Amino acid sequence: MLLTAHLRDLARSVGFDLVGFARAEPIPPKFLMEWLEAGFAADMDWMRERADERLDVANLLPGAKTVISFVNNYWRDDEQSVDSPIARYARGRDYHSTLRDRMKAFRKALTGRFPGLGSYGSVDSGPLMEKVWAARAGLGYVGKNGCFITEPFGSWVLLATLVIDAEVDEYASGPAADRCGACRRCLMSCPTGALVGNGQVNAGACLSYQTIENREQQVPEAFRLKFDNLIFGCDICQQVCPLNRRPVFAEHPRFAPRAVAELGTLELAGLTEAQYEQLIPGTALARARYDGLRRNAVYALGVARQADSRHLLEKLSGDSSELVRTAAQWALRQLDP
Ligand code: B12
Ligand code: SF4
Ligand code: SF4
Repeated sequence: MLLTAHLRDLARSVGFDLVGFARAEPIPPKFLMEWLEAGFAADMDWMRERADERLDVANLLPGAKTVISFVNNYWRDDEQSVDSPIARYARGRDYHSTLRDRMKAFRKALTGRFPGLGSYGSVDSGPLMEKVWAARAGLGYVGKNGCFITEPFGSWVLLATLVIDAEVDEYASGPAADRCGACRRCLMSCPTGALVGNGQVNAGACLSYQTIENREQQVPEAFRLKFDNLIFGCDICQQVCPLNRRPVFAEHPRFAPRAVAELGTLELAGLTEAQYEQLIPGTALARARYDGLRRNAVYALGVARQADSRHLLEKLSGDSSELVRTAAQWALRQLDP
């Protein structure tokens, strides 16, 4: 049996802000199944494909006994990036590598002490329901905005999850109390109506999905029109949340905005391949790829109807990428309604 006091010290020493422990019991299927059946996963087929693993971590690690959930606060308000059209979580170094490195250090120390210990770890990409585990581990709860909300940092947090095949001496008793109450601010503020209540998000209607995951085709026009100084991810339903009113500055330099977060939509739409190679690898923005990022920035120029973007849009309407070309032709039409 592992001691949570020791594991907490270790988690803190490798850089995590919060850590909690949950029994590795199966997740009632209804949360995931209802969401999938409603079509809320849009084209994210990978959410469907490994549903059995998402619902039972014993399918990821035979003999799983405990799920350890880690939280990192990432909020910063650096002056040079304050107007960035990039969502906060993606302005610094790719959080996947930051949290993975921390979990790797945690695992290394743990297996050094308990050599036979089996474990499975993931940051975002593994078939795990990370918010459910963070809730079960007592670190907060899932708000109406679909985000995991903690007491000390609000929802400006990222999660990492580690399954182990040993028990710990103490488990959380369940999610923290729901603090949303009668508030509906996020639901009222979402520009696309993607929040359907009870913490469910219709991903197909969410600008985070449209700017990041839907990167190979044109975005439906109704959603494009909402790309208002927003080109990668969306923070609106977190920005308006009263539980995020007192954010805590994330000191660690890995969360500091990189040079790309100083650029506006005009500069991002006009990125050359060489600039892309210099600025984007090592950040989460790489997921949208060169043409996807430029397509998004071009939409945002169309929405802003800035006269000074005409020259660039004309140039991009002859771009070698069909994705960017078509987006630029649409954006030019917004300039001349
Ligand atoms: C798919 C996905 C998306 C999709 C769908 C969003 C969603 N809310 O499901 C899209 C692309 C839209 C998206 C967007 C974002 N994402 Co995302 N995403 C994921 C991913 C890969 C899976 C989430 C999932 O399983 N959804 C399916 C539904 C059915 O499950 P659920 O989200 O857990 O919600 C249900 C359960 O939690 C259940 N529930 C609630 N409480 C409890 C308690 C118990 C005990 C139980 C059993 C169940 C339960 O009720 C909820 C509704 O049914 C996770 C990483 C991961 N592997 O978990 C990251 C993750 C959720 N995303 C993250 C982030 C940062 C974002 C964005 C903020 C990025 C941005 N700025 O643009 C936005 C936020 C949009 C929003 N309002 O939710 C973070 C979460 C940060 C946080 N504080 O919540 C995660 C955890 C990645 C990480 N490792 O840090 N994301
Ligand atoms: S991230 Fe943006 S589009 Fe998605 S639910 Fe929140 S406010 Fe709506
Ligand atoms: S805005 Fe209001 S309803 Fe939405 S998550 Fe925050 S507290 Fe809950």
